[in-house]
Amino acid sequence: MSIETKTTCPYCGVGCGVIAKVDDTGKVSVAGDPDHPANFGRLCSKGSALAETIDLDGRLLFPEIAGERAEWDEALDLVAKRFGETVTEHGPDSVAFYVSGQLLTEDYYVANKLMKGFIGSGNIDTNSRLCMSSSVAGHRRAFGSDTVPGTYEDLELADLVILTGSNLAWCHPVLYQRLAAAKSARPFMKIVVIDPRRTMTCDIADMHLAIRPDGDVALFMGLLAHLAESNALDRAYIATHTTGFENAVTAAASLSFDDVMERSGLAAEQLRAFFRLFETVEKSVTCYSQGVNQSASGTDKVNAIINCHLATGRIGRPGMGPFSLTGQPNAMGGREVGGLANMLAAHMAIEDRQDRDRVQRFWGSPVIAERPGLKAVDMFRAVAEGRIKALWIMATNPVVSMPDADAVAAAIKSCPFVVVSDVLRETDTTRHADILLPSLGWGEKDGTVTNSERRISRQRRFLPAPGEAKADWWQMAEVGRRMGFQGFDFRSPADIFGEHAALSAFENEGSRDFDIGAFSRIDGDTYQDLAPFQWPVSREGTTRTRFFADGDFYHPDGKARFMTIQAPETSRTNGRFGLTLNTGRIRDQWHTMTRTGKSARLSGHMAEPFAEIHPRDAMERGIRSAALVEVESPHGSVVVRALITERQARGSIFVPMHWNDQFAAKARIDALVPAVTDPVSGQPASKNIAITARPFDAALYGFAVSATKPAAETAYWALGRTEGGWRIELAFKATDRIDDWIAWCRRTFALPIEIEPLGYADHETGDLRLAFFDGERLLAAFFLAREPVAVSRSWAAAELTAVHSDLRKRFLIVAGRPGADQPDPGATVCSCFSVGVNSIVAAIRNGCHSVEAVGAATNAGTNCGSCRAEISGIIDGCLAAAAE
Ligand SMILES: Nc1nc2c(c(=O)[nH]1)N[C@H]1C(S)=C(S)[C@@H](COP(=O)(O)OP(=O)(O)OC[C@H]3O[C@@H](n4cnc5c(=O)[nH]c(N)nc54)[C@H](O)[C@@H]3O)O[C@H]1N2
Ligand SMILES: Nc1nc2c(c(=O)[nH]1)N[C@H]1C(S)=C(S)[C@@H](COP(=O)(O)OP(=O)(O)OC[C@H]3O[C@@H](n4cnc5c(=O)[nH]c(N)nc54)[C@H](O)[C@@H]3O)O[C@H]1N2
Ligand code: SF4
Ligand SMILES: [Mo]
Repeated sequence: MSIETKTTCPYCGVGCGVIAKVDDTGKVSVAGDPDHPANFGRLCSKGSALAETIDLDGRLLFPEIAGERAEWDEALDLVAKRFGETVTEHGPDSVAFYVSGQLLTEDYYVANKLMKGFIGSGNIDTNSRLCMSSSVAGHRRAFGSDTVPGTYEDLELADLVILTGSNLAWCHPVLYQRLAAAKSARPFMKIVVIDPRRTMTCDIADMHLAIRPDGDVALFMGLLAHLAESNALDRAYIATHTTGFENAVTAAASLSFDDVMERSGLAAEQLRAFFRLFETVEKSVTCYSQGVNQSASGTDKVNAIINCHLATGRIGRPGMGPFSLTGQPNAMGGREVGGLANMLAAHMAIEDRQDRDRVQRFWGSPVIAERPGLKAVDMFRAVAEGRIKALWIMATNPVVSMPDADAVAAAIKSCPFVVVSDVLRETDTTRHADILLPSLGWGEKDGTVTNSERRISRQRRFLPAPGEAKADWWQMAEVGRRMGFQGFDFRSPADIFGEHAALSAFENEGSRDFDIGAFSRIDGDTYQDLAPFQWPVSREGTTRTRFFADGDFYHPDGKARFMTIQAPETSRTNGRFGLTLNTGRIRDQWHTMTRTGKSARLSGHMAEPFAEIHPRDAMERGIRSAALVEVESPHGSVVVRALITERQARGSIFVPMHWNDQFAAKARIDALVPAVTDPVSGQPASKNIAITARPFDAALYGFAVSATKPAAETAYWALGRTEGGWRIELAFKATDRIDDWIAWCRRTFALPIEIEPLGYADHETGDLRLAFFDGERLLAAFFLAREPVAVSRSWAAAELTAVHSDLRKRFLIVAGRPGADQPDPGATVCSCFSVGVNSIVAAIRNGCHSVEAVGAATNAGTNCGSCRAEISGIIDGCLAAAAE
């Protein structure tokens, strides 16, 4: 017998429904929820691997004060005392909370209430500042509210879907699959991808515009001017429902076609084809994500896009509208509770006296923040300068994810009092905490999240609380109570949700978009059973699927505003010899890897930090394939593997944001990112950074697999999980001078002294291989060479779980190659069935020339489908090679 619980995926903003099953032995498995309207049963590779990431390895299970285990009472009293004293002595703005779009709405609500209504400061900001704040600012400028007008279904109903600054295939995979399915059902549907890189998302695109970094404002201004010239405007909509059109279109028209070409880096024919497509296809949706938001012109990019939709009246109707794709599972929920420093609860404005008064009356609070607090980048500056003296970080890892990350680490270190609530004991941020509070993680906690299409779903508990871990909302409420405040006597998440819903309806009467008044008096049972629903649902039961088809915007005059914008200058590269650094995500890792890094399957897809670089750029710099490269900015540097590829545009390299000090020697890419922000939203520009790149001077390269977690201290190392333990990539500098490699292995892989290795050394080539066996089990295998080690990683990793009864075969490991009976599967492409690239190539050579045929032969791509774009790319590559 197994128990099934319906819950929601804790990763991306698609917000897929998950059914978690716990069997008699306590084993957990997950499946997509066929009834959930976001995914209808689908899950991507990360969602499918959720059960592999919930073990208690590395979990923070007890509160700690200064590194020592403490009682909850003691820890909470201390937090309340220090925050209280700091406020008394230095005023409310001397303390701050830095929270996260991965909190549940209930956690977020309590944190915001405590800071803005009781401590009385606006100093609560969130990692959503790094993620969605340009979209929020763009929405508020245009609509007078932070409203996402459309729904996922619009992507399926559209005849033209534009994806700009979004790698949908990897970052919103289930939505991508819905789009891909819609396109195969309606082949006339057109998809345009606007991205400097040729990403996997381009697999379903009819047009890929490899835009110059930050060329988006110019591109969409060019589009607006074109729409005006070609009479494609909806004059009636503009006249009735908007203001500011003339100024906006005059500014757009002042940019000549040549300017647009220059600044977007696109050819005249490409521009014309794109403009004509938008002009002629009415049902069009423009989706955007971090390539738009994370920019010094991020808010202008958002408004340049919205301008084009307003000008054509293509908003809030089926298959039409601008669509901001939210990143985190609860980025939207955080916005609803006012978790950003410049917002107030329930979509009210902190700048508005009446709104402040209303929220204060509702809360019955002694004070209310009078002005916006510090936005993330300014907040950590204030910490560094000693203006903020007590900081509580919850569900985010800023030492990895904030720009100028080394300065952020130093700021946190220097802060007199730092509390970190996390699920893990060791992260780059927990290292610097004075107080660690253990939080409940996914599957252990209860609450709600809101996805990109305004759909609120329950995350439900199906696992017991481990150790003494407690919910984040409970931690905040306890501290509120201990600081002597009324209004924190919540007994359950349902209590909090009810209050949040009541506030959304309080003196609303249709004046605010966010209204879930229907749930104001929700009881525990109803909350437990709550089915996914889209807001708004007012107390009277009024709902709406889309916004703004008939105007009714939230500015006082009820009209939308066209924004008059200027296009920034752009260039192909940053500086004469320099390159532009672009950062972002890969398919199978989530942010700072604290959860996905636990799964061997997910870690097999891309197992090492890397820099994608165009072949010409690599050649000019003497960077060879699979060698290491050092990427540097005035702020810091990383050492990562070179991945030479024509998908990358010239002049720009791409490095993922995921790797950190727990997984690599030096790969925190945010150490290089300057703290440059969008002037309106305060969102950091994480995608267009001036850097240099050069070969890393390695004397020796190494690779190892080990049953225990290796503890390397070399110039370069990168760790990854495998089925039976760990894999590690290594490089040594000439100055490392290691004479006794056996002793080095014993230290690094924690090997018992009595175990003698099998070994092979070639003095000519410098190759060295050592394998350590304990009976029939391989404990560690180490490969060293002067060139990047050419051993099959997946084969070596598999040897950790194999039984090595045949003594002669053990020598195959030292030989560094699979036996004839064990073909090398190659790097993982399909995480669900662990199918490697070599197995897929073999199937293609055997005549499987479609993704379906490869799936039938190998299972690859037949579960979650996240790798189908990659399989299709491999097929194209093989067929092209065969044709040559
Ligand atoms: N696998 C995975 N999925 C995730 C996450 C994860 O960590 N891993 N995180 C989630 C979160 S929080 C977020 S915010 C989303 C982010 O989702 P996305 O925004 O789709 O992801 P990114 O890789 O950050 O960036 C998207 C693309 O923007 C492009 N880009 C860079 N500069 C420009 C530019 O100037 N103009 C244009 N048009 N494009 C540009 C980049 O090349 C990149 O391909 O993903 C969510 N989903
Ligand atoms: N260069 C560059 N930098 C970026 C980006 C980029 O594209 N490029 N993207 C930015 C974006 S969009 C985002 S969203 C951020 C993400 O960056 P972060 O928020 O820093 O990344 P996460 O790894 O998701 O951090 C979540 C932390 O919360 C912990 N945690 C997990 N569940 C819980 C819980 O239930 N309670 C508590 N208390 N803790 C929990 C995890 O262990 C982890 O330490 O990074 C930003 N930084
Ligand atoms: S697309 Fe994947 S990561 Fe995003 S919510 Fe769905 S299963 Fe989770
Ligand atoms: Mo994000």
